[in-house]
Amino acid sequence: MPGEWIRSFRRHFYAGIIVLSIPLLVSLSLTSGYDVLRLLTAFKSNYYISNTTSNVVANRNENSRSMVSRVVTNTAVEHVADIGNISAKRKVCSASPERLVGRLNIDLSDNTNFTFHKEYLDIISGGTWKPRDCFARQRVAIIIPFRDRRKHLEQLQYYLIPMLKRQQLNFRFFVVEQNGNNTFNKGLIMNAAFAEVRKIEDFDCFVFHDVDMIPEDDRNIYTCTDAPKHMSPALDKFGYRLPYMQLVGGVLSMKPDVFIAVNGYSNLYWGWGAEDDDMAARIKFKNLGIVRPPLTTGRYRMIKHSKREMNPAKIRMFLLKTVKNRFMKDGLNSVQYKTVFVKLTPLFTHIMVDVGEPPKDTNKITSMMTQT
Ligand code: UDH
Ligand code: MN
Repeated sequence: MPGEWIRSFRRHFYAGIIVLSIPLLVSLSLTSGYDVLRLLTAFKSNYYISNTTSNVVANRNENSRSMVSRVVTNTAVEHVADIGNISAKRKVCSASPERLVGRLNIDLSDNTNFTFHKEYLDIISGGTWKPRDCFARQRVAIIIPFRDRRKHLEQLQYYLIPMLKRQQLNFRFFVVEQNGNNTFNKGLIMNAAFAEVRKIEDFDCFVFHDVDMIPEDDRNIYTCTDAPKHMSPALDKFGYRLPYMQLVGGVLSMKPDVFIAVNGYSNLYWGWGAEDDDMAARIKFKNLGIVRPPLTTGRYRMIKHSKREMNPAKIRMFLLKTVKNRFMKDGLNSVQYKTVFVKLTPLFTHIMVDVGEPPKDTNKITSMMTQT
């Protein structure tokens, strides 16, 4: 029967192919096994992009800080130089880069198209950039707590990205969004962001940055000092003066070890207000001090917006009175959240977290504190 003959031919044909390909595969894996392995780990340890969910899961490469990720971005050779002999190849970038322009010309009116800037062209997906001609002084993660402020985010990046490039920093933007419509908890999602970012990549410096704070001077360098640095002491809405010495709200940079030392932010501030004052108290109790740029360069404009739901003053005050006994238990080490997704977008890594809802009974918060 011709049908049967064709079927048997097919069977033998496929079996033949499998048998013949075995020695081929073996020799391939012997000769270029290293390359194949490297390529595979590149995809595994950098960004694994799943088409089915369109989500991007970013894994941390524990040992070498993403040598393989540079394979993906075609700069492997350069990175080998990075970890090999830095000084032979490139100098560390200057602490006061030449390209700085000083005071910026900020225009937040609708005449500008904030979705495009020619400076975006060499930003790597996920919001990463680093200088090519020198070795960045710090690897900086910009953490932006976010919900429903798309226009502000566009305006911020429109000014901040070119500025960070002029400052010759190796930076990456992380936008951490609170899923759903429950009361916003900025401290909690900053802790979640810190924990998630540490699984993805190593950074020397974390800058916690409100989405609506537009820097007005590029001499305000986005790096970390050993002590926490409050980068926004001069804000337009406060007449460009520091309203009180303990203010750390707006833009705050911290080395990761410092953030860990203060146990991050409190997770208990639901709604507007005082989570930053709680942070200032943590910094005080750890005797870390606060560094600030001069008022002439630490200038920001806050984009106008309506006030969000407030945390009742009674709770805020109560919490602020109890920082000392609470802060090593309430913070980074007790944060609870679910990661909904981590996605790479052209200008930032988008981390969506679910933090549940605030306790229905506010007495729960106060009773938690009396236990301490
Ligand atoms: N945030 C969001 N979405 C929200 C709430 C907060 O993205 O719905 C983030 C955002 O990064 C924002 C930051 O949290 O910049 C701080 O929140 P906020 O801007 O509401 O806090 P702020 O202290 O609010 O700026 C003060 C209200 C100003 C009213 C001005 C009246 N003179
Ligand atoms: Mn604001």
